[in-house]
Amino acid sequence: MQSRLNKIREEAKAQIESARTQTEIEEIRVRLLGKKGVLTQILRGMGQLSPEERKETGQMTNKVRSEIENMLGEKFEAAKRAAKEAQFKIEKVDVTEPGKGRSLGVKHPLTITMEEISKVFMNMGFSIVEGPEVETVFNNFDALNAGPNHPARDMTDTFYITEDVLLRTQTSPVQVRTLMKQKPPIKVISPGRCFRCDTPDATHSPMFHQIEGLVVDEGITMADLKGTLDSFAKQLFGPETKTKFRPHHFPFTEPSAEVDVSCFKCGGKGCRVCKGSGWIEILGCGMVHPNVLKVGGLDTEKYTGFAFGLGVERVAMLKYGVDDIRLFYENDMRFIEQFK
Ligand code: 2NM
Repeated sequence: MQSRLNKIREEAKAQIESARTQTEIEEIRVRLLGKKGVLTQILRGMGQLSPEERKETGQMTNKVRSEIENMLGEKFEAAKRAAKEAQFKIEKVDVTEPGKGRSLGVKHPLTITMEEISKVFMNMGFSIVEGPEVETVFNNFDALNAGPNHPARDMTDTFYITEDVLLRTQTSPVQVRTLMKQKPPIKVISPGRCFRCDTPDATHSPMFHQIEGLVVDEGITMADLKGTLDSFAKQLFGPETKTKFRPHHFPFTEPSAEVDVSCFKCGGKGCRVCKGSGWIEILGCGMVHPNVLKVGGLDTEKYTGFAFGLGVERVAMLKYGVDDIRLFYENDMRFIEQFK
């Protein structure tokens, strides 16, 4: 019996040693110590033995049983540790590793410029209005006193979608919409995208941005126009800035003017930015033509107004010293990040 038990123990030892996983060890345990296991068989068969033999066999069997249990237990714990270590290797997280930096986005220089200009006008009591980029020919030309033969209507200057629908060439159709649905006093600016059929070069882009303004009420005069735009120029380019109003022509205003500001770089002495003249052309403006006011159903004897428009790209190029308009649309982060 002793040698049989020794053999069982040695075989168990070999099996347990070669086992690798917790599952394998559990299988061995069931096979050796379970209800159908050899040791259980031996204990069950003890009924036929004499009391002395039974005692001796029982003690020897239980001793082998507990030896096997110990071996199983140790091996099980070792396998458990090994499994855990393997798991840790796969899921390794180095909590001391420095975090990966996430760079924040930056505002586009055109957005910065547009917000800066809008803020100046909002502080003077203007509201912001927006409208569609796809417009009617009526809102973009007819309502703005650009007659049927006006050169701006030309197919070669304007992106037509149908005979009556186009991509707006300026944001003034937004002012037209405002005139048609709002009663004076009106005091609005309309920032937004515009489209013209231009071949791109350093100063032209078929898509660009404008901010236009419209003020309509009883008793609005050219003095209001000059005061507002002079104040705007001083807030945008500095308090030393001077303005100069030169006669011009637009179909939607009469009289019309272009506004130059004294060069913010050289103060008027003449430099590269102002091309030696000391002045920089910055916007167009005028007293709203009665034909435009009539589109809004207004009594032109009672109401007058002024309007203006400026190119956002032009202002941004001057302010930041950008010499090619196309840089704004390339989305090269090395360019865009410089204006933080
Ligand atoms: C400009 C220059 C002068 C203008 C006129 C209007 C409207 F709708 F009220 F008639 N909006 N914007 C205007 C006037 C725009 O851009 C250079």
